[in-house]
Amino acid sequence: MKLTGATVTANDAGQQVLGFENSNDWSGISVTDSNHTEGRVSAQVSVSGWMQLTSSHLSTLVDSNEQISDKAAIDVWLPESVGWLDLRFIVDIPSQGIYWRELGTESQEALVVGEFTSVVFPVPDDIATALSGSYDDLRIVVIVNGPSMSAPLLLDNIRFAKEAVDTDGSLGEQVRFAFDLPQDVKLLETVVQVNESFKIATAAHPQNQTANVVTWARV
Ligand SMILES: [Ca+2]
Repeated sequence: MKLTGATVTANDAGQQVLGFENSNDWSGISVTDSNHTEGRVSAQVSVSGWMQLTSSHLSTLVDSNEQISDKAAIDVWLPESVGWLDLRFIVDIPSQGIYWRELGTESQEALVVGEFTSVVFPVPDDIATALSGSYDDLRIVVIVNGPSMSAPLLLDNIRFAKEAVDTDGSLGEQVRFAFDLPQDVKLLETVVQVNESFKIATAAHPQNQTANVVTWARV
């Protein structure tokens, strides 16, 4: 399972938390690492048994015309081969009636030693609805349960898949994908060949200096 297409870009404060940019935003984390997949740093976790990492409170992650869809992801760097490891992703939003809901558990088999691996968890409908609501008490809990290792395990870039809210049916059937363009090539200068007629339903949203995310609607 992969998380592709549009993902939530939280408000600045939320993005700092989801991106592990400041260890003060997480209980259980005290050191950051310059190795990262988002922002400037990742979080170091010196694993020794059951490690519970809890975020500070987050407010609503999506704009009013968007909603969280069916996947969440976190990037994990495993420093060495281990015989066992549990990685759990938990969502807690009391104001939305969501209490300590575990999205799933993954093992070391989902990880590649010595590089960041994106670990994807399914988001059930009721949690996606709650995450798309209005709140200021969201906490994300990541559990890393494993043996002591010779170097810290790293965490970075929690994100949620999102989709536009089709309030009037105008969006039609959505097909989402992302592609990279060289900085000197304009989107209007590109051609995407498909088997059916497509049009661009929304503008390109630069996510960084070299990538665009485009939503296409089948016509
Ligand atoms: Ca980061």
